[in-house]
Amino acid sequence: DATLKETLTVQIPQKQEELKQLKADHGSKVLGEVTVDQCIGGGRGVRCMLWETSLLDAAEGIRFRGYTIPECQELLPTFKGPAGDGEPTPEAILWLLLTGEIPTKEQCDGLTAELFERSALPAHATQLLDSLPKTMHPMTQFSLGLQACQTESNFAKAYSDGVHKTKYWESTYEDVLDVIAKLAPIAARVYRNTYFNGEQLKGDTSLDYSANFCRMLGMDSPGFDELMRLYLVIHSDHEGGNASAHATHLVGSTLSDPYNAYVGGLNALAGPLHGLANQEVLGWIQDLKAKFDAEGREVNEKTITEFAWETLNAGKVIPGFGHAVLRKTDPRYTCQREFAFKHLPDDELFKVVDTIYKVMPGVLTEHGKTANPYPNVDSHSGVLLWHYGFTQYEYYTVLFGVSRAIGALSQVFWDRALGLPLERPKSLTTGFIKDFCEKQ
Ligand code: FAM
Repeated sequence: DATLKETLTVQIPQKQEELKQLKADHGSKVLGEVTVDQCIGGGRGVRCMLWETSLLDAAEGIRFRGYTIPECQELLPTFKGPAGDGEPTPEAILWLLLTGEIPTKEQCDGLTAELFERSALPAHATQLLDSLPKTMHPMTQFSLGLQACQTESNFAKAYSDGVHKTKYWESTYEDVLDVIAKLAPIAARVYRNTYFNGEQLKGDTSLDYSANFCRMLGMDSPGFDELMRLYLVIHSDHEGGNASAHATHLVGSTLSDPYNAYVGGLNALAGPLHGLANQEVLGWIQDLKAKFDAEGREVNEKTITEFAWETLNAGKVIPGFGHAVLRKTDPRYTCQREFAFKHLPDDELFKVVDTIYKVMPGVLTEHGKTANPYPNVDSHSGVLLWHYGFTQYEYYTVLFGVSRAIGALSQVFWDRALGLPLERPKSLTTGFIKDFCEKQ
């Protein structure tokens, strides 16, 4: 079987030709228009970015290289561990996102070994991580850890050595795999420093990327390994316009290397309207339980509805609900719900989440603002982690950050392989828009 690099080497000239042909045949066709509302409203729905690794449909949800989540679960290689033949591995989704092809089990195993070889952190990065205050948010620590590793960038070195632009992809490839490999030990170190007095644990490289990561975190159960595989796969990519992917793409477009580019992505992910929502959801549920436990009242449809209105009336959002593009229940939510039915059907918090799912669309519809009253990915992930005793929810977004690199950096690889330009959309002032519209 071909290795990942061999597969990509064959694909690059074909893809370059395809893009050249697309521009020649259709370069001046119109893909859409931009209204004043869209310009003021954060560019929702404006079609202005090339993104190969995944595509989002408002009703159906995400497809990774054309495959839905259930199709990926059926087709992608899994890790055959003690829990049986369960969820696909992140190595498999990385291969799929980079190449568009379903890898064999042997190809995935080769990629696992390659990632382990690339995972060492420079001493100055571990020293920096160990010196950070435990009170610093884990996402800030995570981002700083990756930033410190930028000294290892092959792309930055190749560029300063004067590499020809047709060869950018080679050092980008090295950086993309290196960053993904290093994120797991950086994330584990942040976790152990913040919650376990800096006591570090070794991984187990006889396992896959996920299980090795779990061992470094201090988690040692086949059930949690399976959850981590599901988690790292489904959070990997959500087309290009979401803030973390877009930030990575934007920073990378300046020929900033993949380390710097993904630090940009992580910092976008750290916002509560984006990746931090998974932490917020757990916080919201804990606040809700604390309130009703203290009052000696049951958590049920009625009390959850009351609590939701309190949140909305306080001018806050319900975390884990709504989406900028989706208009139905997120399939990333649905597959986590199925995981819960399979592995933890009687879990108390899962039942709370499921009751929230029953009432919240009605509450948000009555509230009347949200374009999409249904749950997104973040609404479910925390409760699954919590079930296995992984309860430090301020840390949850770091796991999202380990995963999102897989998609965002696969696209960065293609950005460089296809020679995509600096991103630079046009901005306008209010005055300009007013004058322009009044003249029409
Ligand atoms: N609770 C209360 N109000 C909400 C809401 C929610 N969950 N979702 C949207 N709205 C409000 C929104 O704040 C806006 O109000 P204003 O007109 O007062 O500004 C109005 O409804 C229209 O917003 P929209 O068009 O439906 O959504 P946007 O495209 O502007 O924003 C989200 C999308 C995701 C930022 C928004 O739905 C939200 O804040 N959700 C809660 C936070 C969350 O779960 N984020 C995670 C999203 C996720 F999938 C991810 O990135 N990981």
